[in-house]
Amino acid sequence: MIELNGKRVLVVGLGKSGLAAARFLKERGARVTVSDARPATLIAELSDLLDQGFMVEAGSHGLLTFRRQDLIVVSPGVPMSTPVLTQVRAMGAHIIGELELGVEFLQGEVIGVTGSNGKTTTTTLLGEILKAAGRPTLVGGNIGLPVTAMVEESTPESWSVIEVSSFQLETVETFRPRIGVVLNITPDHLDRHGDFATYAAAKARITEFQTAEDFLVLNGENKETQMVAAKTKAQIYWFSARRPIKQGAFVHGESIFFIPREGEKAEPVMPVAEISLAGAHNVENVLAAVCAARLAGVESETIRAAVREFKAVEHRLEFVRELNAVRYYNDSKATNVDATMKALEAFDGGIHLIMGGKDKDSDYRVMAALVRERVRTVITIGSAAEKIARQLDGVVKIEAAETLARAVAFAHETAVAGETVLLAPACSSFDQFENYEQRGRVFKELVQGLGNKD
Ligand code: UMA
Repeated sequence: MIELNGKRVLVVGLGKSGLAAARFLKERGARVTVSDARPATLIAELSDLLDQGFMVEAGSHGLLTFRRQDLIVVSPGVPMSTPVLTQVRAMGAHIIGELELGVEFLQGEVIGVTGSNGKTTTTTLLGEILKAAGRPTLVGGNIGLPVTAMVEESTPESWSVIEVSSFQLETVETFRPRIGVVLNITPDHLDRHGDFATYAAAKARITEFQTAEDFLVLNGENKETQMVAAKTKAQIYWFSARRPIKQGAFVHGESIFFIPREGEKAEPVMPVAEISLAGAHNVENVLAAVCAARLAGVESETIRAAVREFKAVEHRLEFVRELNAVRYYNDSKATNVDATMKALEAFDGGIHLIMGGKDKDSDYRVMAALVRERVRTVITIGSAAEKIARQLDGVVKIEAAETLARAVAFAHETAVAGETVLLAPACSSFDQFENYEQRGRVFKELVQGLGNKD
């Protein structure tokens, strides 16, 4: 375990992770400096931090500040390619991420869930299943609760379900989940990782420190997870919504089954029809959760009851309202092209799709066939609007609304009975909103504020 008492530690980034890490470090006797690229006037917590005895650098990341440290803890949103980090790393600095710091101190068992899409749903569902089984359960990570903020509540009996992003996996050096889950790997965050291979390699790091005593749950229908299988020392369990597999969870006929070990009999878990989440992708998320929960020793009956009770997570294909026989859905968490395509697949057609935001070097052309088949209008918002319009030119009618308020108003005017208005942006939110949660909440407020058309 890292010794922190009396050590000089720098925390980079003062969002949720940085603030949690800074407090965590201070409580353990470290001499903490925090550094954020935002100007001091924009850091709401600044005076509190100074009062509590933190040293604060705001407005830039200075080499001198970074050189003087025994340990540097970076927030997930701070790329390792940031020049000052590259410089001090070359000088031998010890740099870890907030997740790595947290898991070093977290007690009990850890389940790590990663993937390009479905992480939040699967993590939340797994948490619910473990709670239903009477386990002392903690749920956190990329889902919104930094791991350093989970440590205090953890005990040797705890089960921590941690949603893990590629950003967090970039900076791990011991993270070893008892059960690792890779839901799928499809293009995302290419603006940060540079290319798909680098992004996929970051995801694969979830298994880097696993041993033969650990379990790795992988999607049998996703090509990239095969690459992760090739790298692991853990025991592999597959899941598939399409075909029976030898060890893991799958759909056969109308039901979900689990095979605990190759050669053993398939245990029935539950009918697929009992899943109340919309969309075929959610069957995959449930399969992953079933697999991980069985590996954690939860009985099938408990899993079945918890899955049956489980409704959509906020901002994940969340039903908002029906007005004039038009149904409105909030999928603000669809922050990449693949997630938006999965959302489109959940409806038969007649979709008015609100998309756009901050582009992540994505290729929207791959959506063309699906958009042509199911979407009536694409209503664009945010800075990616022009690129989306260019790449989907001629596929379907495109309306440039610029803002979410105008997009909702336009959709309300245009959609007719039986159709669906779907916010599934395929982009991050940071050009117009604080985060995807705020975008989703604003969407829901706008939708709730709509009046009857007649
Ligand atoms: N900053 C710098 N220097 C930089 C870049 C940023 O100082 O070079 C500062 C910013 O000014 C800001 C702070 O860093 O003050 C933001 O840090 P952060 O971006 O790491 O955000 P946090 O609030 O700490 O939230 C992070 C995750 N954010 C990202 O990975 C971008 C949250 O995931 C996560 O919920 C939270 O930690 C708790 O673990 C969000 C996310 O968008 C939901 N994740 C991506 C995704 O799901 O696709 C990976």
